[in-house]
Amino acid sequence: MAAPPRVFLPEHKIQERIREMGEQISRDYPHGPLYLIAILKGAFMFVADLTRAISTPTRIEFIGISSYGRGKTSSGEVRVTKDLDVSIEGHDVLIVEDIVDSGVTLTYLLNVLGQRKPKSLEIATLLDKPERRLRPVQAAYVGFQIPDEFVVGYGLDYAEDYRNLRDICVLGEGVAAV
Ligand code: PRP
Ligand code: 7HP
Repeated sequence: MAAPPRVFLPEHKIQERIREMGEQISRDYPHGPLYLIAILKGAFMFVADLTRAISTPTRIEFIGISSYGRGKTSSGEVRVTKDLDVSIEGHDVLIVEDIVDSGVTLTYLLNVLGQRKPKSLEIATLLDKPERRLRPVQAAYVGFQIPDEFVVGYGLDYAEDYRNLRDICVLGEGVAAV
């Protein structure tokens, strides 16, 4: 593993923002169940904290989507690695994502889930990198807008490393872009 990452968003700021997001989502969805669909693997930590910040009854489901492989840029080829175990027809659904970058992943997923007739379908993302957008995706709930830096930690990886960091960090020098 290369040089230690530099802290970009410390744990306490992440947690404070998630509490705010949870309060807003609870106000917007006063009646449950609200289906939180977390995208594996990056969103596993965010969904764990977000669901505890929401007072409306939630159900947690996971879907596996991958488009980055081991690099820092999207391969552009999105694939489902694990589908939902339940029907979302007639339910309020919030896709829970760690980061929106090119928008390729969410454009694909909105299309896939939209065909399953949910009552409503929105996105909650912890991070948004609007500068890198290739597809016009708009999340209803955004934790932080960030510049075009490759970040890791709090679920986000670089080639599967760093997911367990409590803070969100920028990789140090010496990590070559792939
Ligand atoms: C990352 C991240 C998002 C997606 C965003 O997933 O977790 O799901 O990329 O990128 P996009 O907006 O450019 O499509 P990745 O494919 O790296 O899988 P992972 O969550 O398992 O790390
Ligand atoms: C995907 C991704 N994964 C980790 N860190 C980032 O900055 C990323 N952008 N898109």
